[in-house]
Amino acid sequence: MEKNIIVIGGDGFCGWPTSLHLSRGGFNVTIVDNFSRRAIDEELGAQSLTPIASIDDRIAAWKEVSGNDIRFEKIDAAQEFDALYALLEELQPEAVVHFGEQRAAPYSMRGVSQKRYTVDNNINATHNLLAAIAALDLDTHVVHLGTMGVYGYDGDGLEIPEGYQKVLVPGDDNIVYQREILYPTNPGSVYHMTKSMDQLLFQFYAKNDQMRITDLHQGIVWGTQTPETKLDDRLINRFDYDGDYGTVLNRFLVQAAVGHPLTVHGTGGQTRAFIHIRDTVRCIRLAIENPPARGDRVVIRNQMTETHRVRDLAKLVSDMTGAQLALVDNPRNEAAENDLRVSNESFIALGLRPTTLAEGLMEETVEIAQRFADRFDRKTVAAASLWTKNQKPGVVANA
Ligand code: NAD
Ligand code: USQ
Repeated sequence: MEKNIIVIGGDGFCGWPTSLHLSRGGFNVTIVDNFSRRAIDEELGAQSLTPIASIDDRIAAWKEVSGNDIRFEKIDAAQEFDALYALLEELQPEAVVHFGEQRAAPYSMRGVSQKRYTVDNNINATHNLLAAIAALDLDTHVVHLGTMGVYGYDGDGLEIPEGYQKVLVPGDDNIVYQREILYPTNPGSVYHMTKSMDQLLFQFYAKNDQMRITDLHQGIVWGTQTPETKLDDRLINRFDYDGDYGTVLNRFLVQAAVGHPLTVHGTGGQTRAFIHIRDTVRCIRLAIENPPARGDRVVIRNQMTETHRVRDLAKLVSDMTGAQLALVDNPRNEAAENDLRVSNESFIALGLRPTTLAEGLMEETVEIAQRFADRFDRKTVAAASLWTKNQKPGVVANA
């Protein structure tokens, strides 16, 4: 019998291709989403560069090309506990993949209402899921999308382990004790802070209810398409490039395609971790297939494949396309320069073969950024959400 999987946030950028990948892999997929991401696009006057179909059209197209059914339930995981509980009770899923959170750091810093929304939405969605599984006493494996940003980005290059840090503590009896602790969190936005808080919820439910939980500390996802979303235009994945939701490399690629200068924040000395969307969906499947046992501590895996400095990425895109660089005032409160070394041993050991920037960049530029360049809206490019009151927006003059 096919195993049931619920994908919360399955209409989003990572959730949609993951749902297709799992459906193709033989799982019986139910998507839960409240369309908050589509609603925020309207609030911001922004839209995906790629024209995304409605969920009904997406699911119908998938049935046509694969023969597989995907079920959809419109539920707000943060607000509609009873509906979420009833669905879990009905399906008794093997796993729930939890993407259903507000995921943009700039949006979470935009103003007081977005800060409050991000905390309410993210913490409640995660806690509702855990509380419902515990109340139903299900053996469901929770696979959560966390972020590399919980570790913080002011490191000096000491390798970041996968979630847990060995520490030596001098006792007052002159004995040095060894402990392994959850890596101390150092979030850089209200959004990243909610992911730090999620970690404590997981730690508690794994200990108290022997819940099986995997937390994936994912880097910045780039790229758009996966083998499944390429099968039909109605399956195309979303591509965000606006000042709040557009992530750095995807922004640079579309900016280059339309002749907009590449918006490098500050000196561009920020080093970040990256992963292609194709590898995201593979990692999630690997995580589902390699669950912790009941009673284990939370399994934390670093879901990233490469690290890059922002100005090096800008140079790479500029060398490939001839685009100009613009050093803009950094609207964020973050270290101007940092080094980053990250362990990703656990996914490599499970068989992940990373898609490198060198392989995927040109394909992405031609198949997505250039193909849909006429949908680009310059008005949405400026990064206008400020971390503190005395900062200036990252605006490019005359762009
Ligand atoms: P997204 O905004 O495109 O998708 C999230 C989906 O969840 C949306 O469809 C939204 O409508 C839905 N959602 C939000 N709150 C919900 C709620 N209360 N109930 C039901 N549905 C809800 O984001 P994404 O880029 O796909 O990110 C998915 C997850 O992966 C997020 O948790 C994010 O923190 C994490 N992540 C993303 C990236 C990245 O670069 N995109 C990197 C690291 C981690
Ligand atoms: N940046 C620029 N120019 C731009 C946009 C961003 O220089 O036009 C810089 C930012 O200042 C920052 C870096 O690029 O230093 C990364 O910014 P980003 O918007 O690409 O990524 P971030 O805000 O960190 O968030 C994204 C996802 C989030 C996920 C996170 C993973 O939106 O959901 O959790 O990546 S990580 O960064 O590893 O924490």
